[in-house]
Amino acid sequence: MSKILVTGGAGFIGSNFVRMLLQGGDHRIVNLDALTYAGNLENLQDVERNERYQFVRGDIADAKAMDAVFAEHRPDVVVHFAAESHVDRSVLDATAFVRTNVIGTQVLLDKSRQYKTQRFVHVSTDEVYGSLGAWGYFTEETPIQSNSPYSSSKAASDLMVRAAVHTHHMDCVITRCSNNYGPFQFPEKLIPLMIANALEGKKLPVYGDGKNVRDWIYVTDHCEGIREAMANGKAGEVYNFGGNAERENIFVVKEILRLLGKGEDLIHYVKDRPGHDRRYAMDSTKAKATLGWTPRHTFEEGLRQTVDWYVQNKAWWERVRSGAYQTYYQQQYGGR
Ligand code: NAD
Ligand code: TDX
Repeated sequence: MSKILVTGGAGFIGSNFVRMLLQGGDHRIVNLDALTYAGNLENLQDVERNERYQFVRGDIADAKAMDAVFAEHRPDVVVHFAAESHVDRSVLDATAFVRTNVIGTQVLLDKSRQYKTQRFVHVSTDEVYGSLGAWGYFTEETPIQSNSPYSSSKAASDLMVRAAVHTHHMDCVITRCSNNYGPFQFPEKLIPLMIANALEGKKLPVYGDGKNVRDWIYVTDHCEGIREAMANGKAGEVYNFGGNAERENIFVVKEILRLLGKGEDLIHYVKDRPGHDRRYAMDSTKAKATLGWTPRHTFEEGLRQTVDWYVQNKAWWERVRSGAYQTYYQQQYGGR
């Protein structure tokens, strides 16, 4: 039985990953999260009494606090999700992105080395590769050409991980994934925002001409890839994960409206995101060939499941939108 320190486990992908690990195997999980606006412990309400699960509140950029966490828990493996993750916020102010994504990653690498963590899994993104035109795919050999403050901070963190492998011979793997969607995604990202707005009869803001393309992957397919990379990935390697589902934003928005039985008159074209990447597309051949991984969900079934989840879990996203979710930690954990 190994002890896994999951950073950012109260966020969207991290909470899905923690739940997956608790459903099988015998790992003990420490969920380390600062509970920023994006951290929501209600995402893990169903597992919080599991005896293999423990929550610790902490800021990954705080070296002293991280020293205490590593000294107490001595993790065998670190799976690092914690990040500032929203591109639009990074355009407004990149400070927290550099602090958490770059400095936070460096602190975790230092502590992992000091406390002899066996493996460090760094969860990164396709956005570090930049933007594609109409043709081609990102492979693990594609040069890093990040364009937004968010993706540049993730690229910097990837390079710190690379340095830890080459300089300090640490056992790290980097995963890079395309756009995730599914249950518990914060309703600032395209799919949950559009679903929640449509359900409330609000306008759906589509940036620019709506023809930017993203490759969508259902969140548990990404989590399975990370689990495989954690167990069987080779030290120093990068693994791309994509969902085989390239779609224009406007197609995704119209599909959501169709599934909800709402009219397209809710669509509202707005000013484009500054520096908006045009297209992302992933080549996941390496992960398929070497990890035996493959995404299980088609976009159509994943989107239907996701829309159903948001319809059935209105209370979850209404508590996010009202800010009520931020009182949960105090109530359940007494502010510890
Ligand atoms: P999220 O914003 O939903 O969650 C991030 C979590 O990190 C939150 O729980 C937050 O409280 C925590 N956090 C932030 N700053 C922290 C700090 N200083 N110390 C400790 N915890 C902190 O993000 P997500 O969408 O779940 O993404 C998780 C990871 O996956 C990120 O590293 C992101 O770059 C990467 N990723 C995301 C996607 C996607 O489509 N969402 C795709 C590829 C890669
Ligand atoms: O209101 C919106 N209107 C709109 O047209 C929003 C929020 C987004 N968009 C567009 C911008 C993008 O082309 O939809 C697309 C998806 O936008 P986001 O959901 O903000 O995701 P993106 O910018 O592609 O980044 C995501 O995928 C990679 C995650 O947020 C990152 O954390 C991840 O690394």
